[in-house]
Amino acid sequence: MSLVNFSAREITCKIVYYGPGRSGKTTNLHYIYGRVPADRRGTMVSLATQTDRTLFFDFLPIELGTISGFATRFQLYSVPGQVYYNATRKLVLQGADGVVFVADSQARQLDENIESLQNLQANLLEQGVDVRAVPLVLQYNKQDLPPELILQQNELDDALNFRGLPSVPADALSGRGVFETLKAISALVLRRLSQESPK
Ligand SMILES: Nc1nc2c(ncn2[C@@H]2O[C@H](COP(=O)(O)OP(=O)(O)O)[C@@H](O)[C@H]2O)c(=O)[nH]1
Ligand SMILES: [Mg+2]
Repeated sequence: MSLVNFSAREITCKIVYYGPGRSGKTTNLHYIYGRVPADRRGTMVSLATQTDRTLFFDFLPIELGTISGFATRFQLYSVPGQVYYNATRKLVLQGADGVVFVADSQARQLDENIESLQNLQANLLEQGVDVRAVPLVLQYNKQDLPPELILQQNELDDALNFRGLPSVPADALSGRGVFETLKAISALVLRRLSQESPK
């Protein structure tokens, strides 16, 4: 749930990076952390297991500057993708203003992507939220892998993107597509906010 503080002229929005295990959600946040100037970001909190799996979630607060006179803050979260962490995923998802779905472009991961998208829909529904009402951007990550291993953007759109949502091919390790994704989701979230706010 976005927080708008009119007296301090601040807006705080929550963006959740969702997707199957090892699709590159944490890598997105690490890249953003490394590129946002230190005075515009807080500490990145990462709770991972020894094998580098996200155990609970990652959290990264950033400032995107002033929009319509309001200092705009985004709190970026990532969920653990592994199936058995669903309770944590639900918790992190609560009150999200926008969701980035990070898909793994590898052909052999297609079922995991579909399952995770369905899980997103089910978890939102349980919270009384229709997935179609939530600002959502799809990111097709790992596009750097050999072409014979991955699906192209149009193939992934056919398989995952029935609603014609914004989709961004990416390689979060090198950073390609990472800020494009963040810009796309923040634009959707801010547009939603301006539609909802009292005139
Ligand atoms: N080749 C390639 N590997 C990636 C990319 N993004 C992430 N990875 C690797 O995939 C693994 C899982 O990434 P991670 O960000 O921890 O996934 P998460 O479970 O979604 O948070 C790590 O070994 C990353 O280095 C990418 O764009 N291309
Ligand atoms: Mg992770």
